[in-house]
Amino acid sequence: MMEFPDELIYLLANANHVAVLTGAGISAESGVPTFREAQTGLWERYNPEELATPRAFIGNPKLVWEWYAWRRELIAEVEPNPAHYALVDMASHLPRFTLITQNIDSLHHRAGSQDVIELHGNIARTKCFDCGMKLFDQQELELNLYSDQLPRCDYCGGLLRPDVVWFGETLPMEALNRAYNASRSCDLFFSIGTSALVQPAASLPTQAISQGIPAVEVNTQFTPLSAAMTFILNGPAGEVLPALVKRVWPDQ
Ligand code: BV8
Ligand code: ZN
Repeated sequence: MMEFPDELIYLLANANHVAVLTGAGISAESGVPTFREAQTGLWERYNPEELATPRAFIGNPKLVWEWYAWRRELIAEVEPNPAHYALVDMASHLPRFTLITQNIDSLHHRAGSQDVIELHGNIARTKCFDCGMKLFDQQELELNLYSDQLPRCDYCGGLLRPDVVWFGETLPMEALNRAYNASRSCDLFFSIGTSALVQPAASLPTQAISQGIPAVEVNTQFTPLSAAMTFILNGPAGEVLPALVKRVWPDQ
């Protein structure tokens, strides 16, 4: 049975508002490759940070679309893992719970989390590169992707793109503001499965820590934030989180 610091058990059991930031590591046990692991197969030779940019899309929209189509298909075949469900469980025991994710894979929604703050958009959504018009029905889009002409906007004829935040692009302001407010007003902050390298998302845990809010890191490795954390739970989120929830709320 995994051991947890008594103080963390006490803080979580008595928390009024818990905020959680998740990264690719929480989806790793579902089978979604994390951002910095080598992308398997076809994508070994590309650095994701060179594909997830507007410049890459302008330069080679078909290649970027093929990368996202591959990731969409991969994500369509995976399921949420015990870590996603443990956060749904944790939220059900707390007066207030804010879930902030950098992930674009919808696994938190599919596990049952409500009101997920998506800082980097969602791979299942599509929008126009030029006018920003959002497209929700993916059916016809999948067909176009494998023909020669790339999908275009019905309104302005611009190229359609995945509705995700690329490097060099600003995050959705409303989502970022909500995330900042939660990281300043919560009484316990979790950073789960993120390398804490990408800004401004990685400034959320530091925001909480600078306010003197106890912070917990759940990761299989150490990160640049580990030294500043109040608690470090070293292990796979799919094992650590369910064990923590069971330890704090044993009967439910
Ligand atoms: C912006 C969507 C500016 C797309 C993503 C120099 C210094 C500082 C910053 C910058 C800089 N140069 C450029 C920047 C800014 C840049 C940035 O931060 N770059 C970094 C790389 C240095 N940021 C941006 O460009 C952002 N925009 O700054 O705009 C601006 C301002 C004003 C006006 C105009 C512009 C936009 C960033 C968003 C980019 N989009 N994703 C897509 O997915 O295709 S980011 C991408 O990386 C993912 O979303 C992911 O969330 C993110 C971070 O990765 P992680 O989630 O942390 O995943 P990673 O693989 O890194 O780590 C996984 C972790 O899990 C590891 O720690 C591992 O140990 C752990 N783990 C593994 N298995 C498990 C586990 N943990 C627990 N259990 C397990 N089983
Ligand atoms: Zn358009």
